[in-house]
Amino acid sequence: MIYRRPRGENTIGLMKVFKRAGALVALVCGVWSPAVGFAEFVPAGARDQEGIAVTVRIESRRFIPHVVNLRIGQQVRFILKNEDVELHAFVPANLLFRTNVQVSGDGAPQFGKDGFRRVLIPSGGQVELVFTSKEAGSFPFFCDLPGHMMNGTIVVDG
Ligand SMILES: [Cu+2]
Repeated sequence: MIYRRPRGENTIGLMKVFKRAGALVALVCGVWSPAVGFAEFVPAGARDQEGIAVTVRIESRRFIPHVVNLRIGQQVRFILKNEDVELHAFVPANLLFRTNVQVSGDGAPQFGKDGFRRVLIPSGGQVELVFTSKEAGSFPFFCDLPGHMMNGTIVVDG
């Protein structure tokens, strides 16, 4: 019994790694598709003025889509819609570290000394986060409610 528990935890950890690897493959395919690159071309000077809106839905304990692409320096209205029958949380690992975030809607946001930590979104609720990504990279997000195992990735292109 003593040895069984750690084994189970390792298996779950590995599953997470495989899921993230899958997300990375999806990212690489999207980035290297010439059609996508061409369609998304925006003159450098226009980027800062042009905000965009992105919606992520939560359904059956999944974030849809689970990969979101943003651009560095571009303001985004990040909308989370909980269309599930239970409470969920949106926890961005490092994306919003020391970043100014305006939160509105019917969620319960939590802030720490380094800024935004997470927001709880009730069933049927909608939350809007307005922020500007300062750093390029791949940033995982997840729901930290016990047993939910929900995650996704926000990819910020430079
Ligand atoms: Cu959840």
